[in-house]
Amino acid sequence: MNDAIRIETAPERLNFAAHLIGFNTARADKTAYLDDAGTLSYGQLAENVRRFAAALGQLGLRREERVLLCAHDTTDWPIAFLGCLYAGVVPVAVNTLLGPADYAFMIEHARARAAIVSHALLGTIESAIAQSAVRPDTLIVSRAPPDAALPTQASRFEDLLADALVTDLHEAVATGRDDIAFWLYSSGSTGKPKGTVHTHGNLFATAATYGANVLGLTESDVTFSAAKLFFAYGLGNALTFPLSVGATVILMAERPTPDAVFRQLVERQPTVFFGVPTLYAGMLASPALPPREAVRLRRCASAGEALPREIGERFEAHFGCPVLDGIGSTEMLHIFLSNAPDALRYGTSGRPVPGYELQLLDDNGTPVGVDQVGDLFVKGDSSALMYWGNREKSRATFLGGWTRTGDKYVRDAQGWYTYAGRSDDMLKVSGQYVSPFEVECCLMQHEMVLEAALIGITDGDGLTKSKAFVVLKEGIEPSDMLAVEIKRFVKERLAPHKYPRRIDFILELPKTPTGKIQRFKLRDQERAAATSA
Ligand code: 3UK
Repeated sequence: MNDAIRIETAPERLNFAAHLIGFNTARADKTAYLDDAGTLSYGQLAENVRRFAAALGQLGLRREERVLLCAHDTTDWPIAFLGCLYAGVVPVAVNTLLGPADYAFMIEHARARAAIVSHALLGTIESAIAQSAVRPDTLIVSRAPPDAALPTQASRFEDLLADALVTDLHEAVATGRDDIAFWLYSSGSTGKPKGTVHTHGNLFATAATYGANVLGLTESDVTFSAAKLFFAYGLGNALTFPLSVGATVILMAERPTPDAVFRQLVERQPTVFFGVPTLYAGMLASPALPPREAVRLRRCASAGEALPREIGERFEAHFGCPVLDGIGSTEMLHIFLSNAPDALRYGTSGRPVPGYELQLLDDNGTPVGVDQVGDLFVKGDSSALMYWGNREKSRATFLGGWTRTGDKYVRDAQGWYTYAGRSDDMLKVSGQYVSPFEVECCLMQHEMVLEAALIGITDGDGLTKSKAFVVLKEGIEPSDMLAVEIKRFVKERLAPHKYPRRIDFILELPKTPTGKIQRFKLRDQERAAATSA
C-alpha cells in the first residue's frame, strides 16, 4: 500500500442511499443485482428504493424509528435496506438463522415498529412477536408465494412497491453523515446481543478505505459474497463496495456450501469473491472443486477468523487468484487491517488499511514493542457510535476515538500483523461468534446434563471448532447416542453454528476454589493430547 493514497471523507450532508443512487444515475440499464429469481438494474433499484421509502411513510413510519430486517439474500434486501435509509428509517439487519427468543429480544430492544421478513421466516418472527412486549404494527413479507395466506397486519413486499405513491417522497430525507443509519447486533461473551449503531458516514468510510484502496473494485467487476448481507462483512461486499463503483452483485439465498458456491462461480462467473476461512477449506477439500479455467476470479477476500497460511496458498495455487485475509468487526463495520493485492503475506492479517490507525497495548495501556503480543485497538471513521442502551459495554469498547477489538496481535519489524487469539473467551467458528457461556447454559438445560464447558479446538486445517466437556447427572451413562442427542438439543435452541462439533463426557470439570470453570485447563489438556497423538 503506497503513501500517495487518497481517502475521500464523507460530506457533512449525506444520505448514503441517495448518494449511491445519485452516483449510479448514468447506469440505469446496467445490472446492479442478480438473484436466484432474476435481475435488477440500477434504474430499477433506484425506482424501487424510492417506492419503498414512500411506502414506509404511507405505513406511518417516521424518521429514526427502527424496523427489523430479517430476510434472505434476494434483491428485496438492498431495496429494503436502502429504502429505509432513504426515508431516514433505521433498519436493524439481523441474522436469519436465529430463534424466536433472540428475535423477541431484538424487537423489544430496538422497539421495532415494523418487520421486513422473508416468507420462509414469517412463522419464526410471528412467534417472536407473540412473546415480545413490543408489537410491531406492520409486517412486510418478502417473496411470499402468490397463494400464501398472510396475517392481517402483513403486506406483500411487491404490493407495497406497486402501490407506493412516489410523489410522497421524491427526495431522500436530508440526513447528515453522523445521523444514525442502521444497526447490527453483535454477540458478546455474556449477556444479550449488543445493538451496534452505525451512521451514514460509516458506510461511506468503509467504501473510501478498504473498498477503494484494498479491494480496488471497478465497474466491470461482478462480486459474489458467501457472507450474507446481514453480516457487516456481507453488507460491505454485496452492497456498499460494489454499488459505490457501479459494479454488478450476485446474491444467493441458500446456505453457502462449497457446492452452492461452485455453482455460482461457474455459472455466473463473478470476478471477486468473499468467503470465510472454513468455506475456503471446505472448497479445497471438495472433490467438486472446479478447475481454474472454469471460473473468472481475479481477487478473493477472507475474513471472520484468521485464514491459515496453507489454505490461502493452496487456493491461490489452484485458482491463480490471491485471497486477501483481513480483519474487520461489527463495531468497525468492515475491514481495517488487511493484506492487499500488492502486499500479501499468507498467515498474517497484513498491514493497517490506509485511513485506520492501530495500536497494540499491554495491560497497562503502554504500547508493546516489535514481536510482542498486545491488545489491538483501532481508530477510524467507520466505528460505531455505541451499543444502543448499554452504557457499560459501550464505555468498555469505544474509548474516545479508539475501539477495543478484543483481539491479541503481534507486529513485526516490517509492520505485518499476525493474529494471536482473542482476549476474551469468545470463539470464532466459521467466521461467526460463539459465546462459550451461552452454549454452556444451553447444554445445562438438557435434563441429563449436570455441567458443561465449551472450548475451541484446532482442526487439521488450522481452523477453530468447538468442543464441549459434559458432566452427566448421577446415574446417567455416557454414550455416542447421547452425544448426538445433546448436539441436536443445542441445534434446536441456538443458531446452527453454535452447537458443539465434538462432545466429551467427563466426571468433573476443573474449577477454581471459588467455583469458576477453568477452561484454560481443558484447552491445555486438549493441546497435550493433540501433540502426543
Ligand atoms: C475476528 C478475525 C482473525 C476477530 C467482520 C469483516 O468478523 C467480522 O465481524 P464480527 O463482529 O467479529 C469480529 C471479530 O472476528 N476476526 C474477524 N476477521 C478476522 N480474526 N483474522 C481475521 N481476518 O476476533 C474480530 O474481533 O463478527 C469481518 C468485515 C466485517 C466484519 N464485521
